[in-house]
Amino acid sequence: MIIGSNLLRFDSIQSTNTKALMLIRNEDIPEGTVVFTGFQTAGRGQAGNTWESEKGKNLLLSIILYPESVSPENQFIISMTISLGISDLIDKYHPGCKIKWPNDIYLNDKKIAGILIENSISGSILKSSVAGIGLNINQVNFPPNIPNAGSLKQITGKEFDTEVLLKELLSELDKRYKLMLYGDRESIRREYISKLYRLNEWSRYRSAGSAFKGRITNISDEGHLIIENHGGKMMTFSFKEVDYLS
Ligand code: BT5
Repeated sequence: MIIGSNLLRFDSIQSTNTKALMLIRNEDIPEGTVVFTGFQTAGRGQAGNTWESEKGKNLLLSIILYPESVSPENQFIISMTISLGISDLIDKYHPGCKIKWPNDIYLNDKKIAGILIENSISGSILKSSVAGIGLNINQVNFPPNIPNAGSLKQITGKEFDTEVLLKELLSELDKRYKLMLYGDRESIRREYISKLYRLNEWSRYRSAGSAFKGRITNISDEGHLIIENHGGKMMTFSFKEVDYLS
């Protein structure tokens, strides 16, 4: 076992990602170490966003990885790997979860998990990667400013044992991570694409201030989203360059 070989628990912490980054900086911390907490006082999302989670109800964790065989240009494979590990777990309890590019996990059109990956690159080497995961399990009320949040309990009607789910999640992630290290990365890519939210569906998007209709067809090698417009033109978007409209 790589992921979960060392589990550090905290009752309450600022952010598991921040703690994991500090541990990498200050200590000789083994690969696969998991920083886990029941509550974050300053949970982080992408680009200054926050992650809100009621105490003790959900899974909040960060995994420390040293994926040196992944080159910085291919770093999106880590996002794909982690996204698939989470969706493997969710599918066991309620099949049909989707990955909203780049790495939100959706079930029944609700966001039930978010991922924050923070990589440290030195020259041409990916030195470390912190994969932060917030997975909503037993929380049923979310703040009004995040109306699209959902949880496993909200969707299945059942209460879950978070300890059991933590163990299962780490085991699914470990399997996927080993596949990424020693197996077929192309199969990870293909599976990730097959699980994309809105894959091949004509839907509305917005980029650079204009709305357009298109359908997601693929992901580029760098992890950019490829959308075909009505004229058959393939457009490539990097993170934050495109919004999904309803
Ligand atoms: C993410 O960012 O979705 C990445 C979230 C990663 C959180 C984990 S928790 C453990 C680890 N330690 C951390 O500090 N972070 C990681 P982003 O795509 O930017 O989405 C953030 C947005 O999701 C917010 O602006 C809200 O709109 C929404 N949101 C906040 N809390 C949510 C929740 N519990 N469930 C669903 N959506 C939420």
